[in-house]
Amino acid sequence: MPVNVSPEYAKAELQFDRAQSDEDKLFFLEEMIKNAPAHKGGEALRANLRTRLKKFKEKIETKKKAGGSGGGKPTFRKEDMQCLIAGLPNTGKSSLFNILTGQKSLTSDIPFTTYTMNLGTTQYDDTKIQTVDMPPFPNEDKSTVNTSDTILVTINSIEQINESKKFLLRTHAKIIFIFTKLDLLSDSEKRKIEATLKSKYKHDRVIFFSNTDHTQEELKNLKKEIFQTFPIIRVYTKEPKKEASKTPMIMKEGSTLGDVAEKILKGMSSKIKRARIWGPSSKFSGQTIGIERVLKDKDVVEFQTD
Ligand SMILES: Nc1nc2c(ncn2[C@@H]2O[C@H](COP(=O)(O)OP(=O)(O)O)[C@@H](O)[C@H]2O)c(=O)[nH]1
Ligand SMILES: [Mg+2]
Repeated sequence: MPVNVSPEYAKAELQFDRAQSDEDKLFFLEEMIKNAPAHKGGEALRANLRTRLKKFKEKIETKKKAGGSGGGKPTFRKEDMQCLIAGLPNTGKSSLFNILTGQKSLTSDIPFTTYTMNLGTTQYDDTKIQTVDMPPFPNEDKSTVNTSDTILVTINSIEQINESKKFLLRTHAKIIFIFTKLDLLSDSEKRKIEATLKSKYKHDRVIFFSNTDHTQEELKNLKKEIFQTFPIIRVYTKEPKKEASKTPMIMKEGSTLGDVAEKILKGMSSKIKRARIWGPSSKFSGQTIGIERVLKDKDVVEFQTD
């Protein structure tokens, strides 16, 4: 007999149905249990959900023991700016990774060439963006996907937008779809795709790119688009009478001078005697400021601790 369920339950159920991986299914099943009707009429439903939960947990455990895909933890630490390259097999992930990082990751026509994650660095201006070539959907690493800042999702057709989204249900990352293999599209094909994007995918960010045929300017623009997804500011530090640092510190938007000091060394903010600032948030060059001062992108700060 059907029972009345809450909108939260209905939503969790819908996401459960859409989820592609056991890990995602487990997550939404737990959401369903949390939101299942508490009254007597919901008893059978709750019992049924708990049985399903138990089965999913067992299935995931068995997979982990067998050393299956997606179970292992990544062996690297997330840096200040992290960008993943994810997508369905053969969509140009590794090729794009190689171009952005200048590295050589294996590319091929054989789907699922990249089983493990490849780690590299995209250089943009004076900053470094940690860049990861992910195993293809559905074997991407869930925890990495769910915790990253930005995900570039490579696609070769419009249909792959929604197909890929099924693997990105739980991430808070900013998503940019990279429509690769632009060189293989005729002008009229591209126009048709653009028209569909405009009418049906208004809320998705899609960038066309060719991994095999692009100008340096197009590459620079792509890197800029990636860089702009990060909610960060660049702060340069200097010592009295010396030049400012060449490479900036990457801070969250809204960070204060005190946050910068703490990032350099824990406890340092309480030792600052005097601080000065140059750049966008200074009233005049070398203005004296306190540790509460909120900084802006490209500020230069100088501390004196004694
Ligand atoms: N013509 C063309 N071929 C590409 C492009 N990007 C990737 N390829 C080819 O598509 C195949 C799959 O690329 P790969 O980067 O290995 O895809 P992955 O499986 O997503 O990592 C390879 O044969 C690549 O050479 C592109 O922009 N244009
Ligand atoms: Mg690959």
